[in-house]
Amino acid sequence: MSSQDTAPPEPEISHDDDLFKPGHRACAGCGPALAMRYITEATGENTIISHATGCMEVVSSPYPESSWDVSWIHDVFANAPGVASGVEAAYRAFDEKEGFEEFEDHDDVNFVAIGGDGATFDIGMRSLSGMMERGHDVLYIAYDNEGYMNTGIQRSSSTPFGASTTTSPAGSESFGNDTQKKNMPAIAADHGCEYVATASIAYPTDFKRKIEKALEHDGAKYIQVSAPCMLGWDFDSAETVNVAKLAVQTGMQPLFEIVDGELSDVMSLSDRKPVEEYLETQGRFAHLFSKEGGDEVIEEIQEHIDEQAEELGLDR
Ligand SMILES: Cc1ncc(C[n+]2csc(CCOP(=O)(O)OP(=O)(O)O)c2C)c(N)n1
Ligand code: SF4
Repeated sequence: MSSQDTAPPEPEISHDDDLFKPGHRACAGCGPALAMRYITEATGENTIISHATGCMEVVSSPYPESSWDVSWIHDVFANAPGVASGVEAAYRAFDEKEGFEEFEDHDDVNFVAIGGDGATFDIGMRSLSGMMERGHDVLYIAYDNEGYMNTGIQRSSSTPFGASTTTSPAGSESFGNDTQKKNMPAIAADHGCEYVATASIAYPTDFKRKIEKALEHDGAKYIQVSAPCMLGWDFDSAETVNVAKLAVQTGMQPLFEIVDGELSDVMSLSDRKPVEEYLETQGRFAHLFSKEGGDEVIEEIQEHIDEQAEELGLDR
């Protein structure tokens, strides 16, 4: 018998049906790239995505190539929510006017805007605020890698306290970023967003369920998905899902839903792990374990997370 006869059959892997296709230029082990895949799996093909500049736009659309098999618009860094609002409003108008029969009915299309935390928490905030306040039928998804990664790992207002970045470097006088992460879900809920949720790429079923649930609401929706960046957070590319999971299990990244302004569901933690177990997995926190006084900063981080856990009723 020849070795050809005994060789195992080639696995049949096809990406023909993927709406976010492989072959993009993201780093190996990129958390946000996983998020893009889960988003398109949940929204399906009748989707129009308005996408802010950032890693996920840059790696997925080097002209003339594209990883996107849905309608997809690249916006400037600041205006993905504004463009999505315009597209959504146009489809509503097409429904009411004659002569636009070739367009899908408004209700059959999912309008989605995507941005990194820099685009969302900082530079696109005005545009997002307008979209939410006017109640456009758009799902905004922030992929949260806690920094401006595409331009060289600068801090954003989502960067956690104590993380070293190129604009908040740890050194002889500094323990890294000295502000707490901005509470964007609370800001979205205060705008009257009908559905607000946090998610994690380590819990894809939960993430996709939240996207599907959000799309059932006929107004503005906001989902923030925790998506570790192996390059900016400095961990081995095989560890992405483990790091994301630890963020949830330590309470650094609580998972919850806010429906019509009320906290409606929280993924409880019966045995919440100490934040140290999460911090020690990443180079951006390495100084907290090597520098004198680092243990006090870790204690401060733990206290903040404990307060947040108490507010959310996380420990059950
Ligand atoms: C008005 C404006 N300022 C700055 C830039 C440069 N810029 C492009 S992408 C980016 C960082 C994006 O950060 P984020 O939204 O968090 O996405 P990530 O790169 O982390 O995926 C910056 C600063 C720009 N394109 N436009
Ligand atoms: S720098 Fe980070 S977010 Fe950007 S492609 Fe690499 S892993 Fe992904």
